[in-house]
Amino acid sequence: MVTVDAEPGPLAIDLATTALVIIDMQRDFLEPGGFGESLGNDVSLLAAAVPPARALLAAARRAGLLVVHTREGHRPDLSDAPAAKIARGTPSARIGAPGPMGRILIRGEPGHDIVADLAPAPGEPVVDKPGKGAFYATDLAEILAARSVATLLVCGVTTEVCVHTTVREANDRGYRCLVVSDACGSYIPAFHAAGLAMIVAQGSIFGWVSDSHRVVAAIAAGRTA
Ligand code: C5J
Repeated sequence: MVTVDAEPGPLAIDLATTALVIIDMQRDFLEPGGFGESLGNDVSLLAAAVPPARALLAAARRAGLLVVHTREGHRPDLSDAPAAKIARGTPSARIGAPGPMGRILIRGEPGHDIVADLAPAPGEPVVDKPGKGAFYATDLAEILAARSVATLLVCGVTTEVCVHTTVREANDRGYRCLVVSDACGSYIPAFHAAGLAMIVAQGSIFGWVSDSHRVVAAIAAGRTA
């Protein structure tokens, strides 16, 4: 067991039953010309989350944690994309429309890839999800159950959308979630802050929040203990 310094209070975790879940660190969200920009966002705001996520990923790999990567996206025929979701974008840059990184938010296109700095290593599960939450219409629950995972370290983009939805889903499924604040990012800084505050409010209603320095230190302590 290791204890992570966190808000609203310290969290004891067993590294043997802890997984790192990295949410949607895809070119479509972090780079110009993808889905994030098509919705009118300044995608450069997400870049700050990459180095902390990279440090967390390296620490998790060194400690032998299960690492799961997720990607939001849809089948090329859009059969898994609700019409209501597609209709919300700018018509010329909607899901499935051609863009500089290929068709927007479509599996197999360059924009759907995870950014190079956080590329999955061989053997690390990559969960392709059509929704905001990583449990909806995926086999994430089965992947975690196979390793008896009880605690999730969660980071990625965006804080208040796919990270938050996944943490809410996980919380309802009985996982303890620790969100790594600086390894998350949002196009709307106030929503990043509010999203993190909502997680720890009311006595950890959805989980705990810490930062990459404290979590990496705790993982390293557990690895050498
Ligand atoms: C969004 C996500 N923001 N990965 N997706 O549409 O948070």
